Amino acid sequence: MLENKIGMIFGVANKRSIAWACASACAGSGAKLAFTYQGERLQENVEKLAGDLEDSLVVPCDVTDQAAVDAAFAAVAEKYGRLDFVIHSIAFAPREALEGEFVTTTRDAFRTALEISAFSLTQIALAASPLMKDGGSIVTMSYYGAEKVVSNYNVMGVAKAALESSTRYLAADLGKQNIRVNAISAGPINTLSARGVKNMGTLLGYVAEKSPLKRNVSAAEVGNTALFLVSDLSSGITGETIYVDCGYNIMGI
Ligand code: 0WD
Repeated sequence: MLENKIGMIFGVANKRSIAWACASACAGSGAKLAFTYQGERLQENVEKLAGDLEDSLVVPCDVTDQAAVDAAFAAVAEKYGRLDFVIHSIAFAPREALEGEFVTTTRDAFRTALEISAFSLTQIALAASPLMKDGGSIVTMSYYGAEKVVSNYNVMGVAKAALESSTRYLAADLGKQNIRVNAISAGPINTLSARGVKNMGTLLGYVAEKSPLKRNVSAAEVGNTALFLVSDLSSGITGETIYVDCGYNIMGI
């Protein structure tokens, strides 16, 4: 499905990362992939995972460093000459902001969370679009806490609301270049980042009990939806937030 397509994946920390599930699905469908890693602590993990894929590229990229973002896209341009899709699967908020009351969020925590978790999508879309010469697809990861209050999710919920809104504005701007931008709102999954949210275990249990499918979603299921969104099968879809959450979001009382 993705033969001859080049993708760039942001946000692999380890094999449990949602970004890795997306990468596996896309590579399995024939895509060639470039991976970015955030810092030296993650370099070895990402190089090891990417090493099993044919013709991949691994480059450093902390999104708070514009020069690093530019260098990552320059490396992709040099190796492949173009880009067909991007998977943006990164988020960060200081741990102390992910517990207790939202009202105590500091200016610094707010700025950091919004910069890394929301602004980075716009930053990456701007850098990616010149390389998407035949159109393209950009996919980001959101969560239900964007629209409903989820205990302890706090400033990350506000960041995800900004991310989902950014998805719509970017879709409107980039549509004329045939670049589509969509978000996946994934149900909770036990990854490294998720463990930063207090009482994640309780949340997983609650969602499994209340969701129509009576279970939690897997990273592989999110990966398969990302594959659909970067493929031509979704050619008429842009600016959307698609829930991949075993139906949890539809439930009322
Ligand atoms: O329940 C979950 N796990 C859900 C996650 C439910 C719904 C959405 N999501 C979202 C997250 O908010 C995030 O946007 O999915 C995305 C991926 O999250 P993940 O796969 O759960 O978490 P993880 O494997 O930790 O990957 C996130 C990575 C970082 O990992 P760590 O754990 O080291 O913070 O985001 C990257 C980093 O690799 N990251 C950055 N990348 C570039 N520059 C930066 C940065 N400044 N900060 C974090």
